[in-house]
Amino acid sequence: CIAFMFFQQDGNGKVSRVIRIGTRKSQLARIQTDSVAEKLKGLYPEVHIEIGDNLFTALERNEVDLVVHSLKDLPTTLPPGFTIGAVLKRENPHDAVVLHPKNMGKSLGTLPDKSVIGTSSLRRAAQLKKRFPHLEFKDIRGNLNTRLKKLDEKDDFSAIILAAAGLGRMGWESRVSQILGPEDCMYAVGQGAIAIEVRARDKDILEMVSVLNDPNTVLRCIAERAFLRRLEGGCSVPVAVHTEVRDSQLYLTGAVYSLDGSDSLKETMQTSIASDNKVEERVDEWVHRVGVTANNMPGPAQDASEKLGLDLANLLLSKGAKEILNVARQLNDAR
Ligand code: DPM
Repeated sequence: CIAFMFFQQDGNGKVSRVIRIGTRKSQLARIQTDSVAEKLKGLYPEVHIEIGDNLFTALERNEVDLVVHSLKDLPTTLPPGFTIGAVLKRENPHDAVVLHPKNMGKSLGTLPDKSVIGTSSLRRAAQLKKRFPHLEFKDIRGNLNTRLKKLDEKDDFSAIILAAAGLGRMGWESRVSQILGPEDCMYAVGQGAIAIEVRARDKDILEMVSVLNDPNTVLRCIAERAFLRRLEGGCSVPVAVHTEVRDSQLYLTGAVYSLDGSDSLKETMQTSIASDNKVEERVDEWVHRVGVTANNMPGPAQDASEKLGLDLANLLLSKGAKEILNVARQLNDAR
């Protein structure tokens, strides 16, 4: 719709399209937004990009054209009228241990008895309580800068757990003392991937950002999100996943936990995502799966990925996942 498009004229009378990007004010949000802006500038040098720290409703009010998010913070069902137009290549999806400087050289396994670990993630606490019963877990809140400050400047926590991807984007890799593999702690749905939210009807912007889709990341995240949606899990339930693409197969491991990790269910399933490249989605179809529109990727592989997530969730539900999650939810609400 031309009426909503913004243009800018330079000194030579050349008219260029303006893309307006909205961001939150935290340093991580700015870094993520800037990295997407740089990629778009590289792809579309003729486009003029503006970044404003508008509120998120700006997308709805047509004040911005796209908003950059950490995928794991986006609900599996978006409000009507919005879609995820691109999921960028996933960075390290695992969690990392950041130690208080006085504990340098230690690991979760070698920290003294009753050491306090900071995390507000039920998922992390459940898995790590089971694996490292000598440790204690306490909530820590605030953005990444606040958390690191609370760790370093007080004596409340021996270590905190954060996503490796966020630490990397902040340039704090040197603070990572340990990366947690799947045997210690599986990651959250969508963790480590950046998503671009757009208006679902904004065809031009959708097409523009679709170039940033990383096919394997898109398929993994569709499967993970379908799994979470079927379990009716929000962004704060003890649900964890692990996905891999190998030889045109997508493998999804999913698990649900009681709050202390003593009760859990974990299964793995796989599906073929081999695709005949001719089967491309038609751009005017507006298909989205668990809130993701990837019109430039084959539809059948996306369908198979969504079904994988659904099937795995159904398998866990048939084994009692609902009961585990309901109890966890009730106990957590009562805290
Ligand atoms: C969600 C969770 C957390 C964030 C829950 C979870 C962590 C909360 C906490 C849904 N969102 O992971 O089980 O530690 O108390 C968040 C971070 C990032 C996106 C920070 C982090 C950056 C990494 C990424 C907060 N959301 O998890 O360390 O892009 O995945």
